[in-house]
Amino acid sequence: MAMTDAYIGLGSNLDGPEDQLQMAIKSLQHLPATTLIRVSSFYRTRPVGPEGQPDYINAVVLIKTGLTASDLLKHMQAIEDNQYRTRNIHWGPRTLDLDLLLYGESIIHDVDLNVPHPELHKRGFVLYPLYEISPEIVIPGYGSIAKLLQNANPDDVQKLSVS
Ligand code: A4P
Ligand code: MG
Repeated sequence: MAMTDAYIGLGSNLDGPEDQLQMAIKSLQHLPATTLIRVSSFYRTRPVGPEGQPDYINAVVLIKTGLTASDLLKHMQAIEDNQYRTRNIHWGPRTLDLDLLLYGESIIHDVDLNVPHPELHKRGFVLYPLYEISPEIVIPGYGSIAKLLQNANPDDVQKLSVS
């Protein structure tokens, strides 16, 4: 089976964000045809989007998967639904948000799936944890992570100690 390296961004700012992420990582670990390879530290991050919402906890994981990108997205959405994610306010507070950041070197523009994730390159809450687990990575269409990080603000993210 062809296995692809895929990076998934995790975010939560409601209902025990660190537990939400731990639970989601367990679920990702049990996806069919999938191995969890690396997990970044957790980061406390300043919210991007509407003001007045709580800080987020963010992390990034690397998996190796035999799933197609579109099947992987469906599984990710099922994990979100299991953790009572309700979709209402765009960029508003949520119990769990899973974004497919990268799927191998693929560039995908489907109605329901864009990879690399279209906001990845400008979001410190993704770039810092991604850099932590894969400092050499090149984002298709955008260049090296090290270069992208030059435009990120370190004050937006705080790396948490391993609990
Ligand atoms: N979709 C398309 N491409 C992808 C992809 N690569 N990964 C589609 C995941 N989903 C993708 O997503 C809407 C639709 O995007 C899905 O149906 C899927 O088919 P959604 O998660 O239901 O909606 P959303 O999350 O409200 O909107 P969006 O644009 O996905 O928001 P983001 O980009 O996920 O941002 N601030 C901090 N500090 N940390 C955060 O984690 N997160 C957000 C949400 C805002 N501010 C944040 C954070
Ligand atoms: Mg999302």
